Amino acid sequence: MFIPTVPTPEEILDKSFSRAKKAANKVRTSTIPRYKKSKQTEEARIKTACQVTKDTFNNLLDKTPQVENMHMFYQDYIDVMVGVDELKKSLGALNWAVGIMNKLENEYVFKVRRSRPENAANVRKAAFGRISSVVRQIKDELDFLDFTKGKLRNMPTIDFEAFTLVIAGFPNVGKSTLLRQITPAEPKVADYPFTTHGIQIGHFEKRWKKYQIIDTPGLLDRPIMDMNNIELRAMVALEHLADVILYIFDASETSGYPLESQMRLYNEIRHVFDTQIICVFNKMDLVENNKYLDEYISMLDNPLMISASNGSGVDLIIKELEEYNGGKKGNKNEKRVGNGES
Ligand SMILES: Nc1nc2c(ncn2[C@@H]2O[C@H](COP(=O)(O)OP(=O)(O)OP(=O)(O)O)[C@@H](O)[C@H]2O)c(=O)[nH]1
Ligand SMILES: [Mg+2]
Repeated sequence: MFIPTVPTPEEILDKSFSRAKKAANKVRTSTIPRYKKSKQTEEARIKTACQVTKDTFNNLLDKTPQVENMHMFYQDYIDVMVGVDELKKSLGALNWAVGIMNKLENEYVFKVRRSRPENAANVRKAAFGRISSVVRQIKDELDFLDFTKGKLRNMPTIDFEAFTLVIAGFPNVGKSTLLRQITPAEPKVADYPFTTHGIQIGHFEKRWKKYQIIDTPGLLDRPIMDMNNIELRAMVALEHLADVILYIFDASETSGYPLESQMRLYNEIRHVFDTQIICVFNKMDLVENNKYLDEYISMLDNPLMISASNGSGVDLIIKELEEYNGGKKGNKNEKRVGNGES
């Protein structure tokens, strides 16, 4: 999301007052009669200071996208990142300041016009004092907008037209490795949990159809209430973007998470989201045939066996995706039903 550079109160005031000074100089060097000059000079200063301040706020307001007009994914993403209510409150404060600037301009222009020439400078000083105090009063809100700008700088750009697969699973199970195998995206891959903090996106085309693969931060099998912001971002992507969810099990358990927990999370996701799920067992290169794993495999209907790091089985995922996209696998969980536990 693009938010223009957010100035500090001091920067706003410096700019407004120095522009006001320039405007006053213009009047001072003009040809109007001398006795009128002091009042007109001060009037120009007041008007310009109010207008420049107002313009600064209006520019911020115009250029900040309206959250309520955005896709629900972005609304929830912004809510997780900074809080939609706080953002609206900050923009509301700018609107308030614009209104006050209008009032101050009218009030003090009127006062300076009615003042004696030798008093005009005092009226202008009083106006500047009021302007300063209004601008300083919304310091926290300006700070918050600046914080928002930083936080949303890397907000992902979503293609809402493409068929979208969201990869989900525990931390460290190989989600980002898989994204790298399927698309030219370069997400961070590392041997520790929660490597992926944000949402990574890759794209590819197959038979003239566009696909978008979204890699999410790892999830743990805990209630949404207990999730941290990193996990919540994954949930937001699942909720709003997934045409199909790809749930990765780490068959080797080298991620540090037992299959039992991974199955619990899978069942949780299956119940929470009304989206079809493709199940894959990853890191198959690390496991020998074993009964313990077979038990979990048999709980699912034809899960895919892959090794994301060497690419084996990845073609099966793409084939499966094409079938979902072509409508052959249309209905919710028609194929991949779990064992009904939980
Ligand atoms: N042997 C083997 N290692 C793998 C495989 N897939 C991923 N890994 C390794 O597992 C580790 C974690 O992989 P990532 O792709 O970062 O896992 P992730 O699920 O994206 O992790 P988070 O972003 O932290 O949730 C890395 O060291 C990978 O190289 C695989 O199929 N076989
Ligand atoms: Mg990752």
